[in-house]
Amino acid sequence: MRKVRAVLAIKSIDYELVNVMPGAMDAEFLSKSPLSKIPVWEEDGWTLPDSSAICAYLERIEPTPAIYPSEPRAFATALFWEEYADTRMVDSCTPIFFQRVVQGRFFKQPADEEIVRRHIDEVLPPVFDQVEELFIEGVLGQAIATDGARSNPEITIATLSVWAPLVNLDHAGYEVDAKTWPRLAAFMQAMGGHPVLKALIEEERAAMPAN
Ligand SMILES: N[C@@H](CCC(=O)N[C@@H](CS)C(=O)NCC(=O)O)C(=O)O
Repeated sequence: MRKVRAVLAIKSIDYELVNVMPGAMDAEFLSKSPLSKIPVWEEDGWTLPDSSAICAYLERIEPTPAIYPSEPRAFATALFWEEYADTRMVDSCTPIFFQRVVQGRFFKQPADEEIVRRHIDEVLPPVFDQVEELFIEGVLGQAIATDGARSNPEITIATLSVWAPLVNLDHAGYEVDAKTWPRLAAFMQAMGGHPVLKALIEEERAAMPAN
């Protein structure tokens, strides 16, 4: 969902956002989403579920700025990191966001801090290790600096996909530890400083109930 909104903003595509709560999908919405998930894109009576499918469609209808690399291996690698982020990263970040933000702030119920602790201490570290080594170092390389120089990650489907679930951690009050994962922390800082992404995060933050 955040990934799609980021692509729309980067490509300056106008849209109307209709919020659907994951727990409250009516029959009409479910008929448009065979996997019973948000987001769904709707245009002139045509519907398209799944954020990855939607982003690929948006690239075709608005090719600039391009967010998919054109070189075949870079393109395929970007698709892999989109998939990694949408599965492994989303699965390991969402429970923290759910407990602290959805339960704690939207539903005003106590967050299960044991679930949060287990994810922070046990689930996230091996995922962050892989992202740090294989994506940030292996794919982005010199674009991410940890020596005080300015990091400049390209905005692609891969960087947007990896950035998106980590924003949920930020909303939940968890910051990537720069001592343990210096490249990942620098990546998040650089992405968060991009004017379009910064505006999107600020809009999300403003729409959330206070702690
Ligand atoms: N791969 C799908 C996953 C989407 C997804 O997991 N959406 C969540 C909310 S972020 C959802 O709708 N969950 C409802 C449910 O699982 O019942 C995509 O990227 O569109």
